[in-house]
Amino acid sequence: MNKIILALDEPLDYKILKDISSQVAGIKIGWPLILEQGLEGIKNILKNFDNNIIFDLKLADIDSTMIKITTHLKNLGDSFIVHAFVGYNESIRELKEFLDKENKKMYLVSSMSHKGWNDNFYPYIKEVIKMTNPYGLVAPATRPKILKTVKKDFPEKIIISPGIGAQGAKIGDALCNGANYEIIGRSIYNSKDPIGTILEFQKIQEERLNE
Ligand code: 3DU
Repeated sequence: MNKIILALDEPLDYKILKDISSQVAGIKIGWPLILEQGLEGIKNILKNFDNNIIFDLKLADIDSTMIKITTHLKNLGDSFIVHAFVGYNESIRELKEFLDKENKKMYLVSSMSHKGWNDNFYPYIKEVIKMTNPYGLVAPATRPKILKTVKKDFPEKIIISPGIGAQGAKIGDALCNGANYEIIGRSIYNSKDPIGTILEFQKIQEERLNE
């Protein structure tokens, strides 16, 4: 079973990364690694991965700025995570059109995993998601209630879910509540044996899904 997306927010040894690439369902790259490694460094890291490279820049801007940003990265990855709260017209709509043209996928953030996030404005986010029709959604493993709601509202969307391990949710929690993939960072890249940890997590995920 391959339901882990590695959130690589810190560099890992190249040899380990090469071995990891065949074990995970994808890799998520965000600001921490981009700022640390620069684009050339990111290119080198990504040589090990041939698909499902997700750029998590949590884009939240006007259309032309987000199109400029994704233009710099579109040859390096497959997907972009975008905040839904910025709204549709003159922002997400135009970015979506651009990414569609470029054959790139968009994930919209439906809710976040940290305590300070407020789901009172989910009804608004839900409308933006409906208008956008993105490839997938990001929904938190740490708050099962909203994850289940997102799954119920958008059963056909691919849901990727952070919050496992370091943020408190247990391995398999998100899968059991409707997510398609679990995004895991620190619990993997900070472990002494990242590959062993991935294999162990996959076993737990499988057991929990079969419970
Ligand atoms: O907590 P971890 O180290 O497993 O990493 C989780 C990753 O997912 C990290 O890159 C973070 O920026 C991202 N993320 C969240 O943690 C919470 C969200 O709501 C969305 C993304």
